[in-house]
Amino acid sequence: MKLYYSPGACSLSPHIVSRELGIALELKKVNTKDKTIEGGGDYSKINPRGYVPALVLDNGETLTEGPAIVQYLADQKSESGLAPKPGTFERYRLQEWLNFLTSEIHKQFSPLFRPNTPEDYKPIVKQNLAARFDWLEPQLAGKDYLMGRQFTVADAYLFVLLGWTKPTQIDLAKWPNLVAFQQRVGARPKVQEALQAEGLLKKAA
Ligand SMILES: N[C@@H](CCC(=O)N[C@@H](CS)C(=O)NCC(=O)O)C(=O)O
Repeated sequence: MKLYYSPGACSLSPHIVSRELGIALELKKVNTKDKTIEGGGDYSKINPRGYVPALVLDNGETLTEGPAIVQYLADQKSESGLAPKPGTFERYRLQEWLNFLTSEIHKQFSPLFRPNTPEDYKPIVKQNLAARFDWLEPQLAGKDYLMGRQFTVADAYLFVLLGWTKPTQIDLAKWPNLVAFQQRVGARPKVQEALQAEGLLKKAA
């Protein structure tokens, strides 16, 4: 399968998930500004909406939307526990998290990355994000991961989103459980591998 990605973007979430599952994906780097694919090709033909991630399956099907892609990947190796079994209540709990992350956190960040967002709107966006982080902080109290002790695909997603606080200058120190979560997930060997593969780790001096 091929994963179309852009370094550090939300596509890092399925990338991490694939490594956690031991599913080897061919990584195809996309320039989301001009919609070109590294090595040649027009990304608009893969995803006409122009955004990453997109997963192209071996049978030629293309799956888009991060929350759908990570569940598809996890279901290829259901014994991994990265997603609870379909049809169980716990699976809906996972979907509740994925939907929260995508609509209440991910998409709130998006204006901070758009060059045409008016400067005076950015503090409002940050206030809205802070309100969500205020709610999330106690949810992680006493837990390793969003669903408890088990790492799931939702954790990979949240980890990527928290990484965006740095370039957008949001100080996470106000939310110590989120900082601890970020460090815990960031220390996972497969997460380190994915960061390395996307060129996101500083080289040792
Ligand atoms: N609804 C999509 C949103 C994906 C998305 O926002 N992708 C961003 C990177 S995180 C992107 O490619 N933006 C470039 C663009 O929209 O042109 C999903 O959840 O997969």
